[in-house]
Amino acid sequence: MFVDEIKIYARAGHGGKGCIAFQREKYRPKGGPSGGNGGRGGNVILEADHDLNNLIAQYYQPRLIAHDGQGGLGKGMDGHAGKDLLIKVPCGTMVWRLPSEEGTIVEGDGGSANGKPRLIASSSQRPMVRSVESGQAWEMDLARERDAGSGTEGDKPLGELAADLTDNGQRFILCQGGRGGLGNRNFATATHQTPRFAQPGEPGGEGNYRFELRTMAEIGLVGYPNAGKSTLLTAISRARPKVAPYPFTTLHPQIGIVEYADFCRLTVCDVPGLIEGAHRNVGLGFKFLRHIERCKILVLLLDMAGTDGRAPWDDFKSLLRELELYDPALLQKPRMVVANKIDESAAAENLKKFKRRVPKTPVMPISAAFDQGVEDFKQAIRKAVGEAAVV
Ligand SMILES: Nc1nc2c(ncn2[C@@H]2O[C@H](COP(=O)(O)OP(=O)(O)OP(=O)(O)O)[C@@H](O)[C@H]2O)c(=O)[nH]1
Ligand SMILES: [Mg+2]
Repeated sequence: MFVDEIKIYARAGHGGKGCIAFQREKYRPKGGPSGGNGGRGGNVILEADHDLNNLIAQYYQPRLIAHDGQGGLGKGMDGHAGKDLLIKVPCGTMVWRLPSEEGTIVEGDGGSANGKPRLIASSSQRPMVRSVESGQAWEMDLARERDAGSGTEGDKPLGELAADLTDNGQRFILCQGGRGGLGNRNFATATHQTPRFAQPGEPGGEGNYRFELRTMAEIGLVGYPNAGKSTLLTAISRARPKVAPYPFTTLHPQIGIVEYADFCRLTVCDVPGLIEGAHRNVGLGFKFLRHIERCKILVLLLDMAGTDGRAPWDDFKSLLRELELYDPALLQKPRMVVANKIDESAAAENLKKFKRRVPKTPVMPISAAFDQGVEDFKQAIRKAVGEAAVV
């Protein structure tokens, strides 16, 4: 199963509570307060990993909950910090923070209004303090990412962009663990030497998030079903996507790495077939186009043999239209038009017609299955990526 979008709930560990204790030794009957501090709660941390290619792990584990900190102990002993929860996600994962349900504030580390944890007397019941303050340190991490913008899907808000994990090993603290409460030994003063209170631990940050995978590849192959996208990917890389003479053979994105003699490498993404009406969810829809959003170059692959009575120039126009309907920014990317199946008898005639009907668009004829023009194609995408990097 391929999962490229998932909603999850995450909660960091709560801080351990501070301890109220007094030192008692044989010759020190009044040794003073000795309650240790609580340990901090574990963070929920995301790490990008280039060995993963989808979010299936989060599909099976949609609740990410880190360990709580241990409470403080007597004799001045501090509690252990809670263990961080490290979650690996594929490179290209975008994290969107969803608005909390029923208008409740779900994040915050439980401090009092002045930013300091509230003290609670030892004899009283200790409710967990839930703050509505949001000026916490971890939010600074979010703020950096937030500037990248926010997304919408139709009228439905998708939340705020919290992080975009693009590089292998890149980490992001999704939820910050709560601070541990201070033990009573911290509150002894000259005039108040037996404090019988300590701080409770602070609650860990929590929230609902949407993880969305937008594959990281330099080149995106777009085309009608059966145009030969997967055949082309097979011809230029070691990827082995399924190739078959029926539409929608490819159901989810496939990445291949093109290697050159001088050890240069390019990543190519083959996505499912796009057809007219994809924006109305015809075929596989067009949501999978999210995987080519980050590509530097788009390759529009046309079946120049016109299999099944299709006309390549109509295919070309409807591909452009569907791309525009998905996101007009896709049309701003540099693109190459490639005519596949040039080995077939009808292809030469169709290519002439195509050039007549779409005169301003340069088109590159290849045959992915019979290895004609494939080497030129490899060099052309390399050149195009180089030029796109300069711009
Ligand atoms: N004659 C000829 N047939 C080709 C060529 N390239 C691909 N084919 C055939 O076209 C059919 C479809 O190829 P695929 O690579 O699966 O096409 P696709 O674009 O990935 O199709 P979807 O995954 O369904 O979107 C297969 O039967 C291929 O053998 C070519 O250059 N020449
Ligand atoms: Mg395919």
